[in-house]
Amino acid sequence: MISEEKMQMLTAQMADEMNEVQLDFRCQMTLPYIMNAIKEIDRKLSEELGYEVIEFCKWRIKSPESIVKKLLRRNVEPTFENAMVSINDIVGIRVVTFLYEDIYRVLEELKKVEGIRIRNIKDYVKHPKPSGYRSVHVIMDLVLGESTIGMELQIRSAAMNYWSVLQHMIFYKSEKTGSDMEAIEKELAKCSQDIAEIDKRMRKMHDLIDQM
Ligand code: 0O2
Repeated sequence: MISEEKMQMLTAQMADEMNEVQLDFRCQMTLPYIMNAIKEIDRKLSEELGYEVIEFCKWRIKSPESIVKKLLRRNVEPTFENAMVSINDIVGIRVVTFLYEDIYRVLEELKKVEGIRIRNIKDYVKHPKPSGYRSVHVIMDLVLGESTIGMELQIRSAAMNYWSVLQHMIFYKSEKTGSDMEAIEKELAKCSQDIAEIDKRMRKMHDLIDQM
């Protein structure tokens, strides 16, 4: 267990290292490109399909404290250099679609965007995590001229997002243990299955109405 003082020191060091590489500035310069590309994908798919495809898209830079904690959880020395190697989501983008199949439509369009080099795709929609977490993670580099920036883009449906945000708030990263926590964990995983089922039912009704 690390003292609060040590944690503060490590966080301050991480913040300094992030300032040195001007991560914030580089994101401000490059991420509007991705946000525009996603807007364009939304416009194209919405026109083709006749309904609004993307509910929202946002990005964030992981806080120095969260980076330090993640590295410590993985038993890795908390330096920014190590973070760049072992953490994919220092820069994270989240795209939320209304309907779950549109996750894959967005993914296919994303592959066509100039400057995006996909390194890996982790499909936690087809293969959910034991927690019940569902999302497609696209681990990629954005190459714009001389500048390359690594990031993780998460694509999920609005229903998956609802579960994920709530589960993050009430359980994820909680250090509490015991049988009550195990019961909550099971119940959350069950909720995720129920929500996935509702996602499918809503989609079916959407298709039925569409064909009328
Ligand atoms: P925060 O606070 O959201 O930033 P990756 O290699 O990154 O594609 P992997 O190997 O599963 O995927 O990595 P990791 O670090 O476990 O998960 C990456 C991110 O996915 C997490 O970042 C979360 O945003 C999200 N995530 C993964 N598992 C869960 C889960 O069980 N519940 C929820 N709500 N989100 C999850 P951080 O840094 O852990 O958290």
